[in-house]
Amino acid sequence: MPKIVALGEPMVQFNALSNGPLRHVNLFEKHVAGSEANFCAHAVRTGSECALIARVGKDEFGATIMEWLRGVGVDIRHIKVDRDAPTAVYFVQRNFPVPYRTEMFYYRKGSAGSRLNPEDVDHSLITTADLIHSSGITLAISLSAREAVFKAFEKAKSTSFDTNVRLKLWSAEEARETILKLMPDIGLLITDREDSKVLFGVSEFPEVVKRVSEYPVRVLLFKEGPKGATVFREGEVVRVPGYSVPVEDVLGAGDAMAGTFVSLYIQGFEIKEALSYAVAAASLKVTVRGDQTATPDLEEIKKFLLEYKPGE
Ligand code: KDG
Repeated sequence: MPKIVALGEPMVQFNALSNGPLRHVNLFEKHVAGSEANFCAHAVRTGSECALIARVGKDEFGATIMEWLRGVGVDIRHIKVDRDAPTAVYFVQRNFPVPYRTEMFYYRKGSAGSRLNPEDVDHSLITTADLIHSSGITLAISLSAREAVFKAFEKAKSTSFDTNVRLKLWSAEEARETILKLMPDIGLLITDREDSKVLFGVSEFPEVVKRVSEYPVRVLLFKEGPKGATVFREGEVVRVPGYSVPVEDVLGAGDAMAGTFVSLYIQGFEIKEALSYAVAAASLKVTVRGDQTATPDLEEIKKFLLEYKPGE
């Protein structure tokens, strides 16, 4: 079983049960979230081992995260419980002021997760792992978390990185400068149109391929939301269209795609198959509220691919 290690901040999400501005929302549903934690959940469900290097606070939300991730089967031995800072939380406002769009409101400044630092990165864990994963969010939350990612990527056998540019956490300039600095250490890059525009100044797939090819990136996974996704590897382009499904909550769909694809890719699946499964996992994710409430295993994905006929 391939061993993946991810670095990132797990958080508790409060997802509004009704649409509209949060000032008028009274009921929220509690979920475990955070891009790399979501990635790990999908990797584990699809047959890889995944450890998360992170910090949570010594509080009820930290306990929520630890219990949940332990239940999912994520290796939580490298998540430190920090007594001096709280677990981060965020709230999700849905369909307001733009219908079909969600907005996140973070309460994470100074959080335990942002105190992640290079000393949390266990040398032997990193060098024995098959792949190290992280995202732009971890680079953005603090300088010490950023240093932890750079340290881990430098020593890794192979790496995957989701650009995940969150402009609520840092400026476009800082995102560009920092992520481009990490590019020489990225083997599998996961990105989309919006992030490519910020990072490379282009958003069309062929142009993004051209820009990414200036770096040692071997595989590019280009997420296209409901339209599916495209992979570029060594001159080969593989495209898988998306599915029309009932949409409840799109947050976490990118992580479902990334976690499933990377997990299957390092297990040796053909690109076409790994990508079809990843697109299916992302399609299933958007049908539920919460980031980790539809993390399908391979059997469930196969059933979806075989039996789901939209519009019938
Ligand atoms: O991909 C979903 C994540 O964006 C969400 O869980 C929150 O990790 C998160 C973040 O920092 O935006």
